[in-house]
Amino acid sequence: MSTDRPKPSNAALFERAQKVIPGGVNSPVRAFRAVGGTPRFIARAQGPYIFDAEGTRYIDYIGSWGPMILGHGHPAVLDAVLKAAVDGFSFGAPTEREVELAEAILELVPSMDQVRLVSSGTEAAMSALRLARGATGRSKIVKFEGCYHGHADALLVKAGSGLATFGHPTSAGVPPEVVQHTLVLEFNNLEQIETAFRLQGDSIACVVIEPIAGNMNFVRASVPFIKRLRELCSQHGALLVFDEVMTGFRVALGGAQSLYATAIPGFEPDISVFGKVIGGGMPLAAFGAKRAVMQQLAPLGPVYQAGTLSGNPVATACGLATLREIRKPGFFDALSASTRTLLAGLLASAREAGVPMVGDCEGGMFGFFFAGTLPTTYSEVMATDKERFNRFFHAMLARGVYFAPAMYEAGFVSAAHTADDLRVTAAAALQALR
Ligand code: HOZ
Repeated sequence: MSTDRPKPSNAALFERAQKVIPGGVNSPVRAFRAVGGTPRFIARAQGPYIFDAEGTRYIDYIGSWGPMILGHGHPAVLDAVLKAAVDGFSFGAPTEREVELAEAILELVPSMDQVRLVSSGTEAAMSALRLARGATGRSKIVKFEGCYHGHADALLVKAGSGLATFGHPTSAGVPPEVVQHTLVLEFNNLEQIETAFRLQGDSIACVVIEPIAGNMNFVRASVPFIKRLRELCSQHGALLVFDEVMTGFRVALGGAQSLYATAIPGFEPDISVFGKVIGGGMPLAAFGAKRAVMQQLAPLGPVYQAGTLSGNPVATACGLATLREIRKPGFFDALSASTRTLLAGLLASAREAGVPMVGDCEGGMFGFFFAGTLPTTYSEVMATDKERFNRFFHAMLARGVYFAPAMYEAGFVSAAHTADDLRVTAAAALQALR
């Protein structure tokens, strides 16, 4: 007699979930509202694949929205996590492993002298903002339309991704007084940033940017734009904050800042924010800067920031093991080649099917749009063909390929994706678009 439970369907789980969890999900985009239909409830994952509750296998191009750069269940990472778990889940006290992880991160990101570990990208961005305000003694912050920096109140204005999906560019529950110091400018718009600094340069604490925005699909900040941001911040005593939660250790070993540094000699942001890959799938994020800025933080300075789970021993084990793998020679070359192959395959399929599609990628991160030219701003992203994306998403899902369920999201390739996975994806795209 079999003791196996019958497999619940995704639809039954979704119905059950909606009774006890708002919208049936713990993070809005997962609800498939943008694309319609039933979210897949994931039962397990291995390598480049995820398996839903019904046992269906999908090639996974979400990778938990970025962290799973090695694919799921990488043996070295799994081993590190299991060993750490045996030694204890959480101590609320310092550990050697936190120091080791901080050292590993700093070695790869020379713009920072010190780093503080936290538990989520939201927490890291929120803390970076407080640090920037505390360090400069100023209140105003500049962010860009379509960039998402987590859901801290002051940053939840025209924040792309999840908010765009639901048609509320700015969240309810954020009082106007809380965002009165947040200036929202157009991404890649030099004129607007010049004007903002001319008029308010003395009160701007920081400019925060996703250098390659992954929350309006995949849109790069141009090199002249980043160069000018750097100059303006330096001239006016404001801090430049690079939100590399998505791009950090993902587009290159040194993050997006290392790419801009090759085009802009000497380029460095003042504060950097990381998440996702540094936790390897566990809740872990970080923010860091030069020593003088970081020493404003408690217990050394007046800017308070704390967390019971910060530097958690299991999460740091996972992050360290992940960083060890991605530092191996040739890792990023191979990952970048896979991502380029994937994108080239998608674009070739679209061309063959006579469907306008454009795309871009860097390292293990990519994006594609149903449009004739690559968008450079949020409004251009919004003008791309959403209905076509939604149809494509479902047609690919039906063929076992799992892209993010909204056109505002970047996609992610892992080191576990095989040449065959990429070929199968391109072939599915051709069928889906015909
Ligand atoms: N922050 C993600 C959207 N860009 C969603 C994360 C999730 O649902 O897990």
